[in-house]
Amino acid sequence: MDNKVSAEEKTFVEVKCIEQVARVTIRRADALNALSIEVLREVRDAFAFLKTRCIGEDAFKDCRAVIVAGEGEKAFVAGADIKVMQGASRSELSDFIGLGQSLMREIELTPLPVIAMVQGFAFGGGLELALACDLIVAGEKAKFGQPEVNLGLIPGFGGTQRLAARCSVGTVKRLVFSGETISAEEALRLGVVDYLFPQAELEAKTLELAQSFTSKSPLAIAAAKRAVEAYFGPQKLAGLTKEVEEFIELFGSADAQEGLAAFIEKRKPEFSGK
Ligand code: CO8
Repeated sequence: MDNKVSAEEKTFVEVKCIEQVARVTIRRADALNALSIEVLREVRDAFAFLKTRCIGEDAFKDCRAVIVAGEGEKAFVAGADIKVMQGASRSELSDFIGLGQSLMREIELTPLPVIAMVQGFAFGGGLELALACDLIVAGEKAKFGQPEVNLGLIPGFGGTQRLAARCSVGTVKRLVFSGETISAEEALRLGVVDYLFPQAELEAKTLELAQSFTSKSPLAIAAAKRAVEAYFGPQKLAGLTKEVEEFIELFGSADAQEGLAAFIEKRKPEFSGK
């Protein structure tokens, strides 16, 4: 089958569906695909569009699996846009975090198997975007981390909860307390990612994986997705709410303002604990 479906042309996000596999590409390579408000909105629109392909008479006809990727080899997504955060008021920040959280939830509830294809950096909100997908595929040069602590912050798009759903609690604390960068191999060992492919084969192997789902019953995959999601239950939703509350509280601290300013000014932050 060779159906091609494109959502209306977008500035930062491209959606293409070929042979029942949709590819959602974030195109903001000059900022390492950082998640600005516009990018978040456009990825949300992309998933809303894909959801429409799962209902009605033509349900699942032209789309049965999704790959999410970043433009270029340098980054999947290097996080939420720090420049947007730096100048934001508390209410703007709340809107930003709300938008990101709702997008991640939207992906999680999409009735299609969603694969994050990671090459280069998947940091902060970028790792959180990957974690909201069903499966994470990494190229061998991929790098992962939750570096928010270096900004005086914590993950805010669900990382504390979705990492905990995949890895040991010790791994979550290791990554979130240290902000360290881990290799793709280490990420595989820790359960952060599901597949590791040689860089040169990443595209082909990811496509092969996505295509392997297109011959299965889409109803069965959607049902399995809902059932697995139910395993985490209301506890995850409560955890996501707690994460947002803690993030917004921290955002008001002098440490967070120092961390954000230091990133913009390309210097080391000095945290006072205030
Ligand atoms: N936000 C905005 N711009 C970014 C980001 C980002 N997250 N990451 C990179 N960029 C920009 C850089 O500022 C730079 O722009 P310019 O050319 O205008 O200076 C451009 O992308 C290229 O980046 P670098 O020059 O820094 O490239 P390097 O190869 O030297 O370094 C790194 C690559 C190591 C990835 C580095 O860019 C980096 O450390 N980036 C920030 C990583 C980070 O801290 N991510 C976490 C952000 S916080 C977050 O995601 C929280 C999620 C929840 C948010 C809730 C919202 C309220």
